[in-house]
Amino acid sequence: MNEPQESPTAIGRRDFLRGATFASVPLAFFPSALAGAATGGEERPPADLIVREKKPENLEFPFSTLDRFLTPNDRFYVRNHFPAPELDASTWRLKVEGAVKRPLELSYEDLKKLPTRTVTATLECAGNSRALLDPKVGGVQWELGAVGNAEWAGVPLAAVLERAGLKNAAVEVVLEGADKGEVSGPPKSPGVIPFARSLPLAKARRLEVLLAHKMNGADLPKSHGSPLRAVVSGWYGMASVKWLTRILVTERPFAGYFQTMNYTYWERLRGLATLTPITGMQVKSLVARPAAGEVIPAGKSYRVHGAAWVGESEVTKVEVSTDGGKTWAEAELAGKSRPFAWRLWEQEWRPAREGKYTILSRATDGSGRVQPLKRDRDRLNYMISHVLPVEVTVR
Ligand SMILES: Nc1nc2c(c(=O)[nH]1)N[C@H]1C(S)=C(S)[C@@H](COP(=O)(O)O)O[C@H]1N2
Ligand SMILES: [Mo]
Repeated sequence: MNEPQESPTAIGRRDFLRGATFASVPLAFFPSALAGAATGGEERPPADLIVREKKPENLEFPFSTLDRFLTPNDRFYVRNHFPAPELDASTWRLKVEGAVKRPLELSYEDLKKLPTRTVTATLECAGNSRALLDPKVGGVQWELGAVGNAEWAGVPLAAVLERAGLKNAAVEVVLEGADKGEVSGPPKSPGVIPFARSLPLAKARRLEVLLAHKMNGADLPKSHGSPLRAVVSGWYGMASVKWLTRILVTERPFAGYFQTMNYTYWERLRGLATLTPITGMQVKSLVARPAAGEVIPAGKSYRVHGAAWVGESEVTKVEVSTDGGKTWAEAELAGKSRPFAWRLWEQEWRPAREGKYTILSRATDGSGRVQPLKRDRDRLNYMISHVLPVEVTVR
């Protein structure tokens, strides 16, 4: 069986230290104020997106500032493996080929003429919250904010597949982006490769899988994949390929770099570990406020709040503990449950006594799965969905 990778308290302590630093540094200090030029013009990130990497640009949403259901485009986290490609919507084409009866080449105008669907979906990077793991693991050191929720509009992938007509031998649909590079590894990529990821037909045909050209009502921003990206609602972010230029239907499972050499985990088949590409988002909740290290006044009402999400189910319950997990109370869920979108939650807290407190939140989904308290090592450096304690001081 799996050994827990760390105790909640161990993370809590590290979290407290880091939280204390970031709470005391003015926002203008963050180097993110200097970024943005790289994306050219209109998409300069606001000064408060946290820069995790400058080249390629990897930007995190400061999760403690969560204050609404839809994440504005300029506050949505950015996860790039390679430099963002320069694409011009007027000359850009989407190729659909492989095991199809009618290979297609669609222009941006062609796509916009096809029936449009809107889905509000949460994207979370499979590596979100990695910085809180102890022992440390490799990859971009995201804290809480490699996650966002947006209203995506575009053409269902199913509609395009139907136009092309799948051959009987079709097995998977590979989504390929225009961005390319050589991954230095380890392991190294086979030379220069594009970012690409596949979907089995069963998922590719579902109506929640969009080829999106709009994000929150605006044209898709460059850093989020313009002119066209996939939005694979319910799955971790890596499946939602940006800057789409090719859809390749294959006759056997695709074993590309981003679903073999990384973005995989050990699935157990009766105990036997088998390396499996990451797909659906695990049930998870995060506390936005209080942030780690926050100092809270005693005897006053405080609004503990955050968000909770899951992939192909819905969040049915969020519980909060303000005593390190000894007791739990059900939080209030905001709005209505919508498939694929996160649910904001809140809970009033009136700490009477001064001292140190550990705040936890845990979500439950529609099939009764509860957010785990312990880290599962089989997940390698991905799917960090266990309960993350937040240590605060009441004074
Ligand atoms: N072409 C391309 N698509 C991509 C990526 C990429 O590097 N290149 N990153 C993926 C990953 S790992 C995530 S988490 C999401 C992030 O989407 P966002 O940058 O719009 O937030 O895009 C996915 N799609
Ligand atoms: Mo990601």
